Amino acid sequence: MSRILTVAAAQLGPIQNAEGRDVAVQRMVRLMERAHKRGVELVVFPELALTTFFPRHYHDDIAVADRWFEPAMPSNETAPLFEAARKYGIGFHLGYAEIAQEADETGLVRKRRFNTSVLVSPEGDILLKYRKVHLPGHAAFAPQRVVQHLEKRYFEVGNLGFPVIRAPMGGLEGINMGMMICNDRRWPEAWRVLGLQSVELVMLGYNTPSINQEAGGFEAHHLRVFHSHLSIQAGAYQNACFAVATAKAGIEDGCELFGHSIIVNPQGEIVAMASTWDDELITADLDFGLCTLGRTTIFAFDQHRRPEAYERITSQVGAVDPPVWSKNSAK
Ligand code: ING
Repeated sequence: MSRILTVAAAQLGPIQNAEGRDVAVQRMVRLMERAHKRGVELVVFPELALTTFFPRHYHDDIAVADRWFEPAMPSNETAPLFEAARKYGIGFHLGYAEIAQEADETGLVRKRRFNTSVLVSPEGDILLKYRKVHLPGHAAFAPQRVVQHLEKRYFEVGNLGFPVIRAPMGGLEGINMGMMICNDRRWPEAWRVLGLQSVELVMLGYNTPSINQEAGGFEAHHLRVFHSHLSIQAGAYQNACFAVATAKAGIEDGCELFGHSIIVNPQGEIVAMASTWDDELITADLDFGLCTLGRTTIFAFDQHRRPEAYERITSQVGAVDPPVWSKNSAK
């Protein structure tokens, strides 16, 4: 009996600095309505989908940036998404900036800020929450940069790990679903932690500039999309899972983000891709039986992985220099 889920990547075009959440939420509800007409059962929205990509703006007083965050989910502003989910019987993934009042590792309860995503059932239950682990960019104002990328200033490193949950979705009684966010897709460790929990569907949103804003060297423009797709296709193939990767795209306050949202199968093939850099819905039927081949042969982790050889992966943070060969090196 095949297990098939019809999904959509609901790509968003730009959200300008001055545009409120209501504009974004209305656009997302329209995409859910279109998804419903196509028989879609799960919609994946981008990272930080409710506002402009505000980490490009420096605020001396970090509290000034609180206006970009959600102190609750759902909230009055996001309630229409939950209502649409119930109305259309569609689950959804949403990326947003989260403010939480919770204890830190010292036990101190304080205001904490995360780059967060949630997976919501058609009934409005939050099935899974994830907080972005790999925060790119920098924490202090970087004068040499064309555009700032201050995720390390506005967010703490995610403290929920990379969780996977088996939950009902669409007509299926259980699917193993996990999430990551944007820069996480470039780190194979993130994919493998999900793969080691038998993930079948990875959902991720991203906001990625279309040109390199580091003054660190030349990078041909076409490589931006290539590297994004390469990371997602490799992650899906090497963990025998599906991936739905959804962009926020277009020109936000003069800064261009690329689109090219994709849906990828466990063979690493792109089965659907957005062709605009605006609001666009791409859909696919995911047959989770396609995960079986990889996880019972090439990537049968229990038969082939050798953790005793991987110690560096968790014991080291940065790379170290290798030993230097010399003629009289010990053989
Ligand atoms: N954005 C970018 C991303 O990882 C980036 C940052 C762009 C890093 C290009 C490296 C190269 O897609 C976010 N929001 O993580």
